[in-house]
Amino acid sequence: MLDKSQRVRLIGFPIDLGTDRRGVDMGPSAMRIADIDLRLQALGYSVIDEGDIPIRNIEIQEEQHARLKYLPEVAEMSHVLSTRVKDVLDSGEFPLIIGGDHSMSIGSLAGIGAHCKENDKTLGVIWIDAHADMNTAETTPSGNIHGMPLAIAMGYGDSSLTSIGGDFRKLDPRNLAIIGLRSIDPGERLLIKELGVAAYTMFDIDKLGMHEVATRILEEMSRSVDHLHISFDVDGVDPDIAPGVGTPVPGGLTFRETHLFMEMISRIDAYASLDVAEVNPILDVRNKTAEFAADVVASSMGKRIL
Ligand SMILES: [Mn+2]
Repeated sequence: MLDKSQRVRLIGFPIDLGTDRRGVDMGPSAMRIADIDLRLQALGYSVIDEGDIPIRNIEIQEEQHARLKYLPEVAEMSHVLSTRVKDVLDSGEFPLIIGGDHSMSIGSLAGIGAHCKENDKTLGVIWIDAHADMNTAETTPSGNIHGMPLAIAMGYGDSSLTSIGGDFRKLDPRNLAIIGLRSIDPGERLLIKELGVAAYTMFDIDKLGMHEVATRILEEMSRSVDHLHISFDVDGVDPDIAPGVGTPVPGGLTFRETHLFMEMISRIDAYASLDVAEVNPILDVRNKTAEFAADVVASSMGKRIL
C-alpha cells in the first residue's frame, strides 16, 4: 500500500522524437489539463509539479541515423531524465513521469535502475502496452526508438543508450512482466522467447481474466522485487476508450480491466514509480484519453469506488 504522506513529484517529458506520429509532445499538457495533480491531491498526496524537461523539437534537428532516429537528442535527454528520476527517488519521493512517446522510459528506467543498484534493491517492471518495445537497431522495422526502451533497459541496444545511468543492465528479464500485447515484431518475438519474459498477450487476458493475470504477476513480484515500476503505455488500452495514442491497435484492455489492474497495483508495497506514455491529443476526442489515463493513475495510487 502506498504511503499517502509520500510526496509525488510530477515530471513532464514531452518527447516525440521516438515516433513517426506527431503530437505526443503535447501529452504532458493534456494530462495536466485532465487535473492529474488534483486527482492525487484529493487522495491525500502532496504533489509537486516541476514542469517539463525541455526537449529540442523535431524541426530543428536532423534525423541522422535511419535505424535509430534522432539518437543524439534522445540519448542526451534520456540522460537528463535519468539523473532527475534518480534524485527524486534518492530523496524519498514518488516520481510520476508523464510523456511523451515511450522512449521516455529509457531515461526513467536508467534512473530507477541506478537508484536501485546504489541501494541494493531489486527492480521489477510491469509494462502495459500493445507492443513489446524490445527492438534494437538490428531488428527495428521503423527506426523509431520508442519501440526499443525495454530492450535497452535489459542491456540490448546502442551503447549510448544502454550506458545511461551507468554501464550495467538496469532490468533483469526475470523481473519483467508485460500485459496487453497484441502487436509484436519478429525480432521481439525471438527476444521474448530467448529471455523467457512473462508476456501476457490479449489472448492470455481473454482466457484467464485480468484478475488472475494480475494476481499471478503481483504475487511473483511481491516475492522477488523491492522496487516495482509501472510503465503505462496508454495504447495498451482499447482505442475505443483511448483513441488519443500514437500507435492504436484494436482489441486492447477494457475500461474495467485497466482499472482493476491498477487498483490491485495500489496494494503492492514495492510500487514506487510510474511512467505514462504515448498520450496524443491530436488524435484524441475532447481529451478523453488523458482524462482516462489520469483516472487510471489515481486508481493505481489508491482511488477506490467505495
Ligand atoms: Mn510502448
